[in-house]
Amino acid sequence: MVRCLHLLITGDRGVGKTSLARQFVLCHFIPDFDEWLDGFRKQMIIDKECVFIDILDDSYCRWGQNPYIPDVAPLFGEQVLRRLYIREASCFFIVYSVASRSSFENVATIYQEVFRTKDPKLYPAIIVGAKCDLADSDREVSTSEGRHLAEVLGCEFIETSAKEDHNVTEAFTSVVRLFMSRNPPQSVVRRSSPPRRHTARCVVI
Ligand SMILES: Nc1nc2c(ncn2[C@@H]2O[C@H](COP(=O)(O)OP(=O)(O)O)[C@@H](O)[C@H]2O)c(=O)[nH]1
Ligand SMILES: [Mg+2]
Repeated sequence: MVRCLHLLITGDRGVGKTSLARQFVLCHFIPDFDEWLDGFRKQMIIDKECVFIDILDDSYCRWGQNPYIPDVAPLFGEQVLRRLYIREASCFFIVYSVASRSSFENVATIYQEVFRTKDPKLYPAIIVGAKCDLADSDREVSTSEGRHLAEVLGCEFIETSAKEDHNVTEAFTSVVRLFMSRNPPQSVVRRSSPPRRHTARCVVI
């Protein structure tokens, strides 16, 4: 049996979301990439189970930034696209940059937006403090503040660096493992079965 699941990477613009996906899937870091890829997918073996992880990068919701659906974002707006992504996803990265206090302050709001329609007992989130390679002088958010917020929200917490490939695989593995433990294979419900909102987004192949 192979599981397929969608993982949404969300957070403020510029916090390093796409760089995390690129490092995880393509194993590289390009400081200022300018090409868009039509999605990221990676196969992993976690606890002897084979999983396909489809990464939804909410950078693609941004106005004018999605070359694949250029007319849709202006028509419906970023919020509508993001809601579609949230509905599709089974696991969530809520990312801030350790060098941006405002991105950290937005984490709780993003968390509420995600879990307004999702049950956090089924669908795990991890709070990711990105760019932890930056010097202390560039930091605006300490590790303990990040950990404390994650505790308050009831999430896992990790600091990562896509640039130095630090904790990137660990972050993805951790949230996917949580999803798998909360949704064992026998609990998988087919997508067409109601209630749709709480249907585990796994496909048994
Ligand atoms: N120092 C450092 N810079 C990073 C890291 N990840 C991303 N960046 C830089 O932050 C900027 C925004 O990254 P990007 O992945 O496009 O952010 P997104 O808008 O959240 O998708 C780019 O200039 C990246 O080179 C990291 O781990 N360390
Ligand atoms: Mg991006």
